[in-house]
Amino acid sequence: MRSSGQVGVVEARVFLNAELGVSDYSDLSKGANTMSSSSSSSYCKRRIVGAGAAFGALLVSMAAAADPRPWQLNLDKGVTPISQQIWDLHMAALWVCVVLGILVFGAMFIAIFRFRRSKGAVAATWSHNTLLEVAWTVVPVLILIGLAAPATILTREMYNATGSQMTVKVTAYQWLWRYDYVSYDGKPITRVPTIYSRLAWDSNAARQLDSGISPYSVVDKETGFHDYLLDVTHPLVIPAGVKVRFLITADDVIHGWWVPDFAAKRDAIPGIMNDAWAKVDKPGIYRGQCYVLCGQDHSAMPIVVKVLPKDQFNAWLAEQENAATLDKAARTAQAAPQKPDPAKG
Ligand SMILES: [Cu+2]
Repeated sequence: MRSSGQVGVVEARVFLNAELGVSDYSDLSKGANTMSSSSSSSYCKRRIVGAGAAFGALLVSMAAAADPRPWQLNLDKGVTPISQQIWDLHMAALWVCVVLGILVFGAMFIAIFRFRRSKGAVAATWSHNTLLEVAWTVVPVLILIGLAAPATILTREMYNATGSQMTVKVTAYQWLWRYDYVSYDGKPITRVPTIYSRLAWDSNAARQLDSGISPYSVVDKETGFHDYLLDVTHPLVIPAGVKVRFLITADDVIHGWWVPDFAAKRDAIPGIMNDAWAKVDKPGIYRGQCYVLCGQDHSAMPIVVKVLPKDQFNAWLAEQENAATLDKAARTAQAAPQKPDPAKG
């Protein structure tokens, strides 16, 4: 499911290549030269239209990349109770708009066609209808209240991080994420090392100028998912079925932590601590992006959250704590002063 957004990108590339007559992504500059040397205006026009369509397809596929399913037009339902309620509310608003649109445009077109002057229609002389005026004031007010009331309740719930069983501090830097585990099940977590979540190295190598590496060759070896600019070195790991509170801040410029499937989206501002929360029941890999254009490497700070079943998470946490303890013991032993060898003294 996650790889399907990439299908759009690949489709756009294939389309672009077909139009420009190139067979490989790295040959695009060659294709562009061929295009400019053509003297036929229809040939040029066809290529301009083709390039425009390819650019459009690319934009659509980029938009879909955050929410990847082929030909998906609607929002994704997400995986948290909040994101699903947001989806329901969005659908309710959409259907209200659809019904109102049909009624208003229907009435308008009936009036235009049935009561046109060429059919001898004569304008009515009455100018007020109290019942109608009351109805078209009261009905919209009722619709607005019907939409605003659940939206207000949901907004309150979105910001209600109380009762969370786990707290993770998220700090944004130019251009990476730092995750610190603060507490879990009412106990502070002190021994788990900080996670620095950078852009995965293969993506980073491919994006370098003149790297010669095609972004399309950056693929997750296990799943085959095209994860160029979507994967990180160390994902944030959280347990499934646990309400996790994210404390979100930044160290330098303003960033934004956003995982669409969680409906968790908060500004990361230096000196300010915002919070968001998520309770994810379905284990899996969830991806997000920094949503504030923060600098030249903005695209190099994706977000990956790995949700593990609770027992697997507990095992992972114990492993991290053990590794940290062993590491500390090793460093203490190394730093301990050596006894002078009496034979050499
Ligand atoms: Cu950013």
